[in-house]
Amino acid sequence: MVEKKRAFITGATGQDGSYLCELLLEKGYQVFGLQRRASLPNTARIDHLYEDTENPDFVMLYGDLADSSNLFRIINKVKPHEIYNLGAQSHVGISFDKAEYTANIDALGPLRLLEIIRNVDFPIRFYQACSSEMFGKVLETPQKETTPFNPQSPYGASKVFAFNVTKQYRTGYGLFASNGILFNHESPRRGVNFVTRKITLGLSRVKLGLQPLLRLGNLDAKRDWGFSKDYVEAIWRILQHKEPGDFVIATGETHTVREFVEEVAHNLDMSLTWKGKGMEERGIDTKTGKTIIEVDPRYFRPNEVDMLLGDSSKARKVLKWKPKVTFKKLAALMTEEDFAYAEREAILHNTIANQRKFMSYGLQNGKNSSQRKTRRAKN
Ligand code: NAP
Ligand code: G4F
Repeated sequence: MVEKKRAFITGATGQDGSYLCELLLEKGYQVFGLQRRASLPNTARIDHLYEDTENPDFVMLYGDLADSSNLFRIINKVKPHEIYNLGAQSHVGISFDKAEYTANIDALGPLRLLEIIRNVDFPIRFYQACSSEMFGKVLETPQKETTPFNPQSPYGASKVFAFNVTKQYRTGYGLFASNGILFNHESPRRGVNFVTRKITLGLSRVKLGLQPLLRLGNLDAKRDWGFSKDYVEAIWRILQHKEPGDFVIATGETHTVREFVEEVAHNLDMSLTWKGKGMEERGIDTKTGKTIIEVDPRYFRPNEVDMLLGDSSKARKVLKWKPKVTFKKLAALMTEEDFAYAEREAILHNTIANQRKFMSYGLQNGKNSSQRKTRRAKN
């Protein structure tokens, strides 16, 4: 019998990790995912992979990128053919508040893994999740593999460290260690405090009357937004290539945050106009005359990355990869899922409101609800 390929994925509970688990299971791998201990469940994105059947090819193991001995024990036991290091404190804004922690996980985490790979006596292919945030205040447009880095956050700086050590372990020790320089990629599984998901869920809630408005930061920031599922296909291809290297993965289109808001409003059949400038700018729903978008200084960052636009020609040529989902399609699919999610929230909200009304009616009449039902039945 042919031995199954074994993959170890850090960040398996995250957006990309969950899609990568699905992809590798479809491809016949045995998948081992790293899971952090949390006080509440953090496996919502992957629960479906073991809910239906006990899947012997999918195993989650407790651990943390801050804990070398734990990582060593897992790697030595699992003996993976491939390691995908997707685990990270991945929020750029939060990295300004949690700078040291971000560096520990995002910069030293990959170094810990590389040190283990260098010291075990079986070959492992290593993928490091790097980021277009490394280009920061861009020194060239579009950004490609040869564009110099100019990071603007503790997150960006940590990813530059990760990029450099991955490259050094490749050239210095001959490891099969590759960097993916991925531009922003989103999905319905995106964390709710990243701007795209905040907009798709927020505007859906506004539309259904669950919240009055949405507060955002810099509306002028431009990003090259793709679809996470397309990008994990690229990640897998990077490790299947005959030689290791560094690859930019991007759509080659850039849009402002404001344009993303407009696209989502359009999908929700809300007619939106902008009034005012800078911090005073507001998005108005022209049908109701109500303000539905406000600019809030809390969401601005000490340093901003104004514009990102990737050139993924190398990946398209060498890996035969190209994105399938466009900006419009991405906004549409995320809006559709979040509107459905908000509708479920609205049903729950109404049920609770009705229950409260029902209970307060009972209390006002000095009866509990079961007594009131009895009285009504008698009437
Ligand atoms: P994500 O949804 O935030 O997932 C991050 C994952 O890392 C989660 O599974 C998280 O666990 C885990 N993690 C956090 N701290 C950890 C620690 N100390 N030890 C072990 N695991 C830890 O991020 P994503 O969007 O899937 O991104 C995946 C990777 O690609 C990240 O490295 C990110 O920096 C990088 N990247 C993302 C993009 C993008 O646009 N999405 C672009 C470029 C690069 P919990 O579930 O327990 O929190
Ligand atoms: O959605 P974001 O938080 O993503 P950001 O900072 O570009 O980082 C993401 O992409 C990187 C790749 O380039 C990844 F490496 C990283 O892990 C992460 O996945 O913000 C996008 C833009 C920023 O310019 C931000 O200032 O949107 C702007 N923005 C405006 N209002 C906002 C908001 N961002 C957030 N999170 N929340 C807002 O209310």
